Amino acid sequence: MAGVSEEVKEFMKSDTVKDFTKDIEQYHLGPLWEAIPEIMNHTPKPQAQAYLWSDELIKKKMGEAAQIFTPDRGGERRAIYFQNPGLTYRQPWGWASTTQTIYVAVQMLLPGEKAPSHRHSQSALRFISEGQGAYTIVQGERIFMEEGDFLITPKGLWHGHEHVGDEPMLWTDALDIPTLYGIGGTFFDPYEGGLQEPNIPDNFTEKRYRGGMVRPVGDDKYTVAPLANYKWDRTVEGIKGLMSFDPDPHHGFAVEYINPSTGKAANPTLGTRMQHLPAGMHTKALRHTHSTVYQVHRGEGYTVINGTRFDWKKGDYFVVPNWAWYEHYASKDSYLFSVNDIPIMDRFELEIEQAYESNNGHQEVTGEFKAAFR
Ligand code: GTQ
Ligand code: FE2
Repeated sequence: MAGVSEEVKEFMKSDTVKDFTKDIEQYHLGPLWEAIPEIMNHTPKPQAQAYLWSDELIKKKMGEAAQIFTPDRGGERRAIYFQNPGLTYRQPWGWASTTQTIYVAVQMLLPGEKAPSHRHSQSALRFISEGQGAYTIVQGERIFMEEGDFLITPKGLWHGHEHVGDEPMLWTDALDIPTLYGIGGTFFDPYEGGLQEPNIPDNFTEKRYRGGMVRPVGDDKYTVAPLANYKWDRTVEGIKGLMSFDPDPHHGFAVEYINPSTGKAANPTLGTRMQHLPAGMHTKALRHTHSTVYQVHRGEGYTVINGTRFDWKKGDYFVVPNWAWYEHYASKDSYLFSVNDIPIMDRFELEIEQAYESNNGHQEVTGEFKAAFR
């Protein structure tokens, strides 16, 4: 309450004001004078916290889930999602997402298993962590998935999964579930008859886009990305090209997955990147309005988030909340996959970024995060 006299401050704490504030509550009326500091903070004050889930924890709990149920006998998918401890039981809708706008899960499909087709208004994307031999079938196209591939499942399209290979498959799902829940935009339909049958050639869109930066004539008309699977070796080629030059001081060697028809994010509601940090690279600290969920695809290192050091290695997932200072250090050659909500921030014209100026761009480390099961 800048510019307000002591006398007025005292009055706002008086019984007269307190009693009135209490009185209006019973009529579902809210006192803005109480709410302003929380809801109109000077700079973003995310409820989501910085957090890390270890590979060991995820593997252990996935193994247990596999003993308990299969995706075709209940629950649609064997997916375990990351509940941000800052959001647990606090969001008005009673569940916790990973950041305020992003839902991230790990999904496991075992050889012989099927996950039935369905469609929904949420846009989904997947990043394949381990294995091969399963396909996702999106609107009749079977798309075979391998480690390192990035896939999109645009909103409204029928999709299901089946494993016809012989090793367990694990992948990351990221969806705009919290945003759509929050704005009241959720639609969901199950597919009659389980898993949809193929009706176009396998890997159709991937074949049509084998050229990379050349696209089939006529594809400028698409609004939904006409490419379903962004193969790992092509992503790595993009990164190798960047490595002929100096790395970006904040991001290392980083690329983003785009819709080849529009040049915008592959998924219209969530942005996605792959970044390579060679062993020894230490990026400079940055903060921005968007939040990010990282998956360590390969390597080992740490990220300092608002002064706390989060050690990571292959298979870990961690959250950098909105407006938090963060910098990465790689002790081994590392690849980080990440999901962000830049497209949402952009739509509100709120994508704002600041570089950490003091101490040559590096924060002071004041604490260490202890992950469960490590
Ligand atoms: O695989 O279709 O983690 O619909 C959440 C919702 C996965 C999926 C999730 C979904 C899916
Ligand atoms: Fe789905």
